[in-house]
Amino acid sequence: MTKNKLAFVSGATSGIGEATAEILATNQWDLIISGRRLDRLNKLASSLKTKYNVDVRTVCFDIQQREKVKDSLASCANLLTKIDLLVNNAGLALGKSPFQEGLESDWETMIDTNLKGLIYLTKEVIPFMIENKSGHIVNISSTAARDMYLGGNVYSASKSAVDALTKSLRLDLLEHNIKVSSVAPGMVHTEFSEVRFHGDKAKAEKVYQGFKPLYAKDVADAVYYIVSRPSHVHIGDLLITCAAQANSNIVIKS
Ligand code: NDP
Ligand code: 8X3
Repeated sequence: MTKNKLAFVSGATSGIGEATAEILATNQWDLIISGRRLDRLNKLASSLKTKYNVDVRTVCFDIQQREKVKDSLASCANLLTKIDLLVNNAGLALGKSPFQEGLESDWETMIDTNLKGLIYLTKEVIPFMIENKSGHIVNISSTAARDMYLGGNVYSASKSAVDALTKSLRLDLLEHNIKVSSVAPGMVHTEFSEVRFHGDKAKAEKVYQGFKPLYAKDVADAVYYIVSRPSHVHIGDLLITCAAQANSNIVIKS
């Protein structure tokens, strides 16, 4: 039987989640990876197993659906008894209009995914960590939670709520020896903007033109740094931007 550590990474079909799964696998962590796109989950699982000889289980569900989250987690309950790490990464922005022009459906999806989905998943994983008297939860926040910017409104609010929950969980779970950390990235070149602009690739690409943004691997490296500290060390919060970005509003572009 493997003695590898085990991590659950949500939103592993793309971007930061995929890169986090990869760096964990590189370091001989076994994985449970989730997302809605089964083909991508299977492809990643197969590649990580082959390259790094680790165990990878896939669970395909929409994190907005409470019952689906519950059932999917129940389907791997045996595995979860060994869980060491939960990376709450699944999330998205939709739209960048001023609030008064925003779409209600976009708001609902952001809140249901970024906040409620994270709550649903965390609720299912925590009992196993409490039973083991150890564990680590890393929530992917955003600079959008630290400084507001035009059109950030509901996305910023959802990530600010993630920050509040991170701090709160840290208090509640302290007595169970469970670490709770947050990583707040600035602009990262992933599928994020394409999703945000409802599939408009040209508009998405413009976001990252004229400067060198972060890449998914940069954020994954930060996650790995946090989770690979000695057991007595806790990194509560890590803010990471590319060198050209000072905050949500200031980016030097050529
Ligand atoms: P991507 O769009 O590349 O990846 C998003 C991931 O989230 C995908 O794997 C997607 O999987 C998953 N996801 C989205 N909605 C759902 C859902 N309803 N159910 C299950 N999984 C879902 O973007 P990033 O990698 O950039 O984003 C990852 C996280 O990082 C997000 O929380 C984002 O807010 C945050 N972030 C991103 C920044 C950036 O500039 N890119 C900066 C700061 C934070 P699938 O579609 O298969 O379900
Ligand atoms: C993603 C970064 O600046 O697009 O969280 O909100 S930003």
